[in-house]
Amino acid sequence: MKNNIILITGATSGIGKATAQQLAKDFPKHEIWLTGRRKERLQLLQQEISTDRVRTFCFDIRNRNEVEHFLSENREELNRVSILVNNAGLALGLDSFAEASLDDWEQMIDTNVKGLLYITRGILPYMEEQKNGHIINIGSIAGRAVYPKGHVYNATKFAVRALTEALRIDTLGKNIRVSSIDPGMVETEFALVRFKGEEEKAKSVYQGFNALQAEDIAETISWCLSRPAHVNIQEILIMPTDQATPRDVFRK
Ligand code: NDP
Ligand code: 8X3
Repeated sequence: MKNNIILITGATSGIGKATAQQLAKDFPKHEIWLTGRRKERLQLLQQEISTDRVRTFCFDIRNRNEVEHFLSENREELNRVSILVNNAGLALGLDSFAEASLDDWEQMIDTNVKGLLYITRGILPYMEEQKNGHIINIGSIAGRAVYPKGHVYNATKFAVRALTEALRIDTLGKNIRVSSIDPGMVETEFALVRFKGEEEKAKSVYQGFNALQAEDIAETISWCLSRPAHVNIQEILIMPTDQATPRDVFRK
């Protein structure tokens, strides 16, 4: 039996999708398991990469029953998951604390924090049993510095940072690597989701400067994974050259 499954959450778009494409190339002997809510996109990506090596699982990571169903349906194989990329996540809204929507807040907390917990709690016991695993959490510059109207999105990414550190401590001695990749602005569907489909607003986020691309993050993830087994890249803060902090962006 080989420990050769890579599980990537939120692979229908952006960083998750680019990571699936990159890791499929760089880890040709691994199976790739992809999750997300948009079934058609998962199927298209599966066809694009390989119908033999890729499996797709359509569920909402916020829904504990759906996550548990995924885990129990595949329990015979979960001991083969050696790499988990906790990527699924989103920001919703950019409104002042007093005006923001409670629904947006709940969705961010349920996805970015609770969803990550449901999946990690489901997979980690198998990794511990195997004494083998690498968990990559996608954090953010937003988990290191708060910006105006970022409040709850910032809080969720600060939480991801705390959970990454906690995981590293609690898995010590079990041969499990835990890494956090914390990007600045990456040009994905992130802004479109944040602004609920308002295309002009979303475009303006990435206008006038060279934002990071999803492929930049995917390559970084692949590099972390391919370090020798005794090396754990604990965290990487990766920013566009034209972005110094969440608030300082040089636009032409
Ligand atoms: P995208 O919107 O392009 O991709 C987000 C992915 O998350 C999609 O595949 C989406 O799939 C999935 N997702 C969202 N909600 C759920 C859910 N409830 N259940 C299952 N899957 C879900 O954004 P990015 O690629 O930019 O974001 C990926 C990660 O990177 C996020 O954690 C984000 O916070 C982080 N990040 C992004 C930055 C950026 O500037 N873009 C910078 C720093 C960090 P589907 O909708 O099909 O369910
Ligand atoms: C996404 C980066 O700066 O838009 O995590 O919050 S930012």
